[in-house]
Amino acid sequence: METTSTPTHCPYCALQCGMNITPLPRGGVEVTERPDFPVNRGALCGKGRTAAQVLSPALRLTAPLVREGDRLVPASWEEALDRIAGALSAVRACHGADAVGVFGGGGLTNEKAYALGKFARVVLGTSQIDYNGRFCMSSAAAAGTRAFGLDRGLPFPLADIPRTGCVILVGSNLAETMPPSLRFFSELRENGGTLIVVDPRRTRTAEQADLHLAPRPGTDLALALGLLHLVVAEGRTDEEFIRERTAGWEEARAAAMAHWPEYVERITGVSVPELREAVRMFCAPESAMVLTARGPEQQSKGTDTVGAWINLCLATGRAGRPLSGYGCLTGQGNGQGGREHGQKADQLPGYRKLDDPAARRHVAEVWGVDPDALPGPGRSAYELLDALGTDVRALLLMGSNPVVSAPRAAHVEQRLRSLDFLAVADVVLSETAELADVVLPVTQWAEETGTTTSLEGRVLLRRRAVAAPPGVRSDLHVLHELAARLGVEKGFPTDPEEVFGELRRASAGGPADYSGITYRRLAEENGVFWPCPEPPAADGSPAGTDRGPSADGGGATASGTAVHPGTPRLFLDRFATEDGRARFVAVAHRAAAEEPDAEYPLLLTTGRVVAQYQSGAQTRRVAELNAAAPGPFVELHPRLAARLGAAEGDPVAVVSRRGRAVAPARITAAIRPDTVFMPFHWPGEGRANTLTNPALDPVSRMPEFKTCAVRVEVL
Ligand SMILES: Nc1nc2c(c(=O)[nH]1)N[C@H]1C(S)=C(S)[C@@H](COP(=O)(O)OP(=O)(O)OC[C@H]3O[C@@H](n4cnc5c(=O)[nH]c(N)nc54)[C@H](O)[C@@H]3O)O[C@H]1N2
Ligand SMILES: Nc1nc2c(c(=O)[nH]1)N[C@H]1C(S)=C(S)[C@@H](COP(=O)(O)OP(=O)(O)OC[C@H]3O[C@@H](n4cnc5c(=O)[nH]c(N)nc54)[C@H](O)[C@@H]3O)O[C@H]1N2
Ligand code: SF4
Ligand SMILES: [Mo]
Repeated sequence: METTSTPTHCPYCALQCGMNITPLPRGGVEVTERPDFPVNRGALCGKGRTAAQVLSPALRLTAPLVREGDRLVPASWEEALDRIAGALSAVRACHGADAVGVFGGGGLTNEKAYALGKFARVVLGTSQIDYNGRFCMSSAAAAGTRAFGLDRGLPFPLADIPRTGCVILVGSNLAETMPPSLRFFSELRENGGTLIVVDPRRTRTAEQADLHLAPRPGTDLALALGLLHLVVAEGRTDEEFIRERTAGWEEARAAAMAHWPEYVERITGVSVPELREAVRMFCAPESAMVLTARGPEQQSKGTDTVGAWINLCLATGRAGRPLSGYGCLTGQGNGQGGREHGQKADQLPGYRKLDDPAARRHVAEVWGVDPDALPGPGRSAYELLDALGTDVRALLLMGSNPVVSAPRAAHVEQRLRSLDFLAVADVVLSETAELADVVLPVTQWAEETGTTTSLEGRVLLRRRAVAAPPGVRSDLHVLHELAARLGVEKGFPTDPEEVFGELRRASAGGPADYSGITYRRLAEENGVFWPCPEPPAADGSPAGTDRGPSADGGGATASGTAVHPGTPRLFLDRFATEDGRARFVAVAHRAAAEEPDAEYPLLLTTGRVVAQYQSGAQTRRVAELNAAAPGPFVELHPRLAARLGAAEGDPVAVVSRRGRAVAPARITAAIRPDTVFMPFHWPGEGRANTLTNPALDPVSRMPEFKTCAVRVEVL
């Protein structure tokens, strides 16, 4: 089929780097530079450069598999789909609709995430749906919604970063997790701006910083409160901004004043002079930003922690103004869009709330169902996984590999094994797919069209560039076929543009309004920032209704009205709360769910390396990436290693209350002596998530991936 090159986007992280895909005459494809996409301007990391290798039939699933005893054997699509539909119906008949669960992923396109959420609510009638984004940016999303009335990861484009005065990067290692974005921060420093990095490790990102603060893991809340205390004490608040554009300052101020710098130094290990220097750097220029990533967010107090960093922005007038603000660096390819269109337990498309009667009416009308028939909010991701085999007896999983990536993974693995029935749709035989009763092989990014929403809130078009191998079908096809087998013949089209047309209508009027976005516009404009409502038609018909899935996009809608330009920058005039004011939150330091003691005297924190992606299901299959990052390791400070008697490369066991993981020691002065670090990309005996603590944040239900108590034993 296609022989020319097609502009598209990387399948992996939320930067969604632009790339060109060219099929080669003798088979296979080539990834080449696409300089016209402003976020990466042609640059790609090693994962993006090698992503197309996973398209090869040799590395992936090409036929459905069904379980025969303890083996998975190839089967026809008919048989595989019949088995799934039969099992889901049987479980539902026996145990009720909520006995069937659905687990999605932030890597799924908007169309897939939308269809999956609709499938759960309309076809299965279950409330038991959630997704891996809960493990990702849910704390920042909750805090952003609480403070600003709206959660969009970055309220400004990345291109604003070089022009601000100072950026505090809290718990982001973007030199490894989003390498092409590092350029924006180097340009910031070339322009005279400053960079502060907050990370318990001296990462490649921290090495770029003017100031590196290395707090004890799990103490970012205290750190932010200490900085706010100093801002007040040094008279650096912006009283006019606080008066005109915020609410709740008095309570938040009082809470911060209880966090004296010396007290904060004792909790965090960051010295008072360092705190003072950070405040000076943040407050001196006209504009500044705070960006958080998983470090401060993946904590059992992640929502309050992000809230405290937002307080710092609000108190200094560094929000809702040009070149200033708080942002969250969302992680997965469609981490942003994946949380907006209804695969989250409590949400409906357009970032609507499932428990809001008006939202239910709107979406039910688009779906052609009775609002009262829509189930209510379900459980969060870990709670859902924890309930498998008890009241949730069958699971349909699409786009996640929780055997490797969920907290307390040995327990989650055992819960998955205890299910009556597990169906997994994946591109490869992941560790979770290995446990399934039926595995469906699906098409990949370059073989299908769909939209993603990047960490900037920019909706992008990923285009089909190559033909899929025979035997694989799209996730949309899977949902269409299963719906039909479960008695719903209409409403699950397989054409992504048709699904997007319905998503536009379902999102119209919601916080994440996509109704003015068309595939045509996305192709022509290099993406469109939401919200992008469709202006009301001249004939008075409301936005987003019945003007077809691809209403004319090149400058005007079908009815002749001007198009909405999209919204690159949010909150400049008002915040998205009812009264337009941002909300301070009064928060106080609290301990992690698990603090070190005599038996488990160290802190474990976890994260990523540049050459592997997430559970590694895709990247562990690429030779070049495996050569760069062949397996797990345990980072130990030289003083700790000496005390333990561990030498570089020695196998060490890391033991927590959940279990034990073994990996070679990597000795480095870049980590605090009271902390050890493991990347989480591998299964088996080096699986970091065997150790992690599923203690949940009370608001976001985020597990505490970033800190738990461990001991280290040299083997
Ligand atoms: N190479 C690669 N890139 C990726 C991914 C990948 O798997 N591999 N995944 C993508 C996804 S989904 C995501 S969410 C992003 C994540 O991107 P990041 O958030 O940058 O990644 P992490 O390595 O999880 O965590 C960042 C840093 O937090 C630090 N940290 C640990 N504990 C704490 C703490 O208590 N406080 C603070 N302040 N910092 C702490 C760690 O030392 C680490 O350097 O990356 C995306 N990009
Ligand atoms: N200890 C620790 N654990 C963590 C984290 C941490 O920092 N520390 N980070 C957490 C975070 S931020 C995240 S985002 C999660 C991610 O962890 P996971 O949810 O496991 O994410 P992936 O490994 O990306 O899994 C995606 C799976 O879906 C498949 N897939 C890819 N595209 C498609 C598609 O279009 N359709 C279908 N059906 N399948 C597809 C892939 O092959 C892969 O098997 O891990 C979390 N776990
Ligand atoms: S930085 Fe992210 S989007 Fe860009 S090439 Fe690497 S993995 Fe892909
Ligand atoms: Mo993530």
